[in-house]
Amino acid sequence: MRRAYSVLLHRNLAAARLGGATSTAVPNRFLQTTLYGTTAGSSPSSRRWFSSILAAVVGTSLGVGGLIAASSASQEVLAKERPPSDAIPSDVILYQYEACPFCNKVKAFLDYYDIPYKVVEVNPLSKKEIKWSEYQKVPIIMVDGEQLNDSSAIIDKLGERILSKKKADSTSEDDEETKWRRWVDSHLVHVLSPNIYRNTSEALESFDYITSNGNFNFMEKISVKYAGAAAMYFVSKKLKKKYNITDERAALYESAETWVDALNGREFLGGSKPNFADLAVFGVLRPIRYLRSGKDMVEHTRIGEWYTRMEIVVGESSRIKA
Ligand SMILES: N[C@@H](CCC(=O)N[C@@H](CS)C(=O)NCC(=O)O)C(=O)O
Repeated sequence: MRRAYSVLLHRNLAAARLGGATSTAVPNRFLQTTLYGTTAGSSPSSRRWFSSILAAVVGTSLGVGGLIAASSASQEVLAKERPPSDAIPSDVILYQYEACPFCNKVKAFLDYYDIPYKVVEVNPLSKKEIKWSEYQKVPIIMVDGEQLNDSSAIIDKLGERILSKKKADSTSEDDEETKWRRWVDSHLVHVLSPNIYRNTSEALESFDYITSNGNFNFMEKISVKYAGAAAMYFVSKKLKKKYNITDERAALYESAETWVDALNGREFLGGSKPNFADLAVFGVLRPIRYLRSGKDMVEHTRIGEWYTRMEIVVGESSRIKA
């Protein structure tokens, strides 16, 4: 049952596919594209239907005896948090590279809070889609005409807007949630690139995803796949040195275990519901989850159960067609 459940999740959630994790400029632009398939254009009602199906699957995986209790619990726990409709911005446009970990943090946030958003995929070589902006990194988000830059600032600003004032006020500089959000940016993202470009076959696997989903023209697709994989293979060796990583898989497993330890038996860091730190960890891991490195991580660490809960609770993407 457990296996069938994970196969179903794998198929239906169409989760992730790739990530890169540094802000090292030029070769890194190669890695800044694509990956996981979102279901652009799905309606809120189909999303609710989808969540109910998942809740039912969770219920059955817990056994018939616990079904009633489990299904009411799962409806309460394993569901998106929908803000009041008047708090939801009416027009959200995300400028992104599909595989960028910082962009994926923002998407996990938007998906979990069910905020519809359009995506403009930026060509990492020309960046012509963000020529109008002084700030030249992604993510950039336009919220009802207002430009917001930087993943954490975007999440803070949107969080203040959609959650009650009380929650926004209650965060302090050194609370647990803030501490782990910082850990994602200062540690976790740096472990990803050395893993997904670890050897030639993993680098090609990653670039296969990048080039099939990113914003590249035909010629760029071909050259970026091979040149990018080769470049990032060498860059990732440099990154290993820079961040003092000797064994990249060991570092990835250690990060996953560190995170599970932080959960300390709780379903989510936020308790019965994910908080912004859960969403940040999930966001940066989602693109690598079904690459070799992500599969190894789930196989060799205890992170799988939390990750699966996050997949369920975040549910389908709220991305809509641009
Ligand atoms: N602190 C920023 C970092 C953003 C960042 O470094 N983004 C990378 C993509 S992963 C980028 O745009 N790099 C510049 C480039 O590609 O030229 C955030 O959290 O949003």
